[in-house]
Amino acid sequence: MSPYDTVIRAGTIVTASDTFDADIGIRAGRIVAIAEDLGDCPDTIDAAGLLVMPGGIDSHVHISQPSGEGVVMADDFDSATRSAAFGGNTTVMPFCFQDKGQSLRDALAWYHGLADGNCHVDVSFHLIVSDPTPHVLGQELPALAEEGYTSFKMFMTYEGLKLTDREILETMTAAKRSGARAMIHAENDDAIGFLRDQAEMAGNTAPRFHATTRPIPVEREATHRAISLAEIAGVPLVIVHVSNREAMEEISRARARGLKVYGETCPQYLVLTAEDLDIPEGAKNVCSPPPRDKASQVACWEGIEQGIFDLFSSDHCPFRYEDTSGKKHPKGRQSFRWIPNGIPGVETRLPILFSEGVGKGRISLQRFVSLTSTNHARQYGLYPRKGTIAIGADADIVLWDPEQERTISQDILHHGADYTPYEGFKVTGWPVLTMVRGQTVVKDGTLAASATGLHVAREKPGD
Ligand code: DUC
Ligand code: ZN
Ligand code: ZN
Repeated sequence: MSPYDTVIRAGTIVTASDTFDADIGIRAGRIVAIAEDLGDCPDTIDAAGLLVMPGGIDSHVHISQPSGEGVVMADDFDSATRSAAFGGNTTVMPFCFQDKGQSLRDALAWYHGLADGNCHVDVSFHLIVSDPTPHVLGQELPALAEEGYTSFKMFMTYEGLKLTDREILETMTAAKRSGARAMIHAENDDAIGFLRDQAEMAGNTAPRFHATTRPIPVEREATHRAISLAEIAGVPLVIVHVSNREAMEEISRARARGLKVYGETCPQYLVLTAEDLDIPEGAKNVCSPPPRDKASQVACWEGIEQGIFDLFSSDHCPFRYEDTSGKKHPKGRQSFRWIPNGIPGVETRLPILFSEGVGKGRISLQRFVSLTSTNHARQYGLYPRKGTIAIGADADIVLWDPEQERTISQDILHHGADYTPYEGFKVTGWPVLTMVRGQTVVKDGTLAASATGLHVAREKPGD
């Protein structure tokens, strides 16, 4: 009798450090053996010719997040995590948004009510702190960090979300006391407001003006300021969704000074540009920060290759295009100002990076695994339970066909949005099986299990 519940046989295992051929033995949801030949097992998955990698961890997704009056996200936890699983992910990290006046605990209770029992992959919430009262910072954040909610995002822009510099300092200081990881959306809100008003007064209301009113200096200045505030507070900081070279240079300079500043970029900054907002359905590609130009794409690739970016996330933030409050008719108003900011991407993140990165010789297989899984686990306190293939780790695994050619299109995706920004994009390399804690969730393009994803409490990330 086999000592394993499942054996993944004869695949090529890829971790952040190695590539080797071996079998994987799984028992009770964990990896318990890695060896040349683990023998017969009634449940054997043949992985010959496939890559066997840690399942993707997408540490930046938005699901069911309130997004302004009447605006509803296109994904709930069922559809978002189904889409994640089909895209080769085994864990996603959505944001739990705190409304002004709301306690973090109430916000979490609401999100858990939506998520629990409805997820197809594991989830672990970041918090969004929008109301940093003394109670929130002094009581709630530290208590929640002890309970495994060990990261939170701050915004420097958006009405109702943005924090002042002083509030950011106070919130970062709470992160330091509680050992949680601080993340920040870095764009200068006053500059955006000024440029947006000017654009509208000149009658410039088309989607493309979303990009021109959030130019690179808006992001560069805020990135510099955020890093300075983190230096003053003495905390590590993750700069999320970095879109261009000048913001990257701020990160590099900070690191050269010895600061613990980490960078995240996303598929949209590698394969879209601002020109994708200047098309008849340009609203589909409105996100913040906006995609830039070809030179910025080159810069972001350099950041990926050279290690300025530790994290490659989707920033999946899906809205429907055709809805009455969707991206085409934002609340019935004409200006780009009202177009919900965000695009879907949780299912296409891995194929795009694999095809454009590994397939085109820009990054190694190991770097692919680091950028899509291992570094996320390390950054946010999930490692070594998740993010690697090792004895004792959760059997969160993706089987990947490196030769499979697909054309990305709305028809083949599983998200709740009614479009993909990557329509027609050709990729080589596609996930063929996704396993979460030993259970096959997606196989050969079919959902193979009911919603067995769980919320995962995390360790404090350290430095
Ligand atoms: N920030 C995000 O992180 N996601 C979508 C929109 C935004 O501004
Ligand atoms: Zn953001
Ligand atoms: Zn986001």
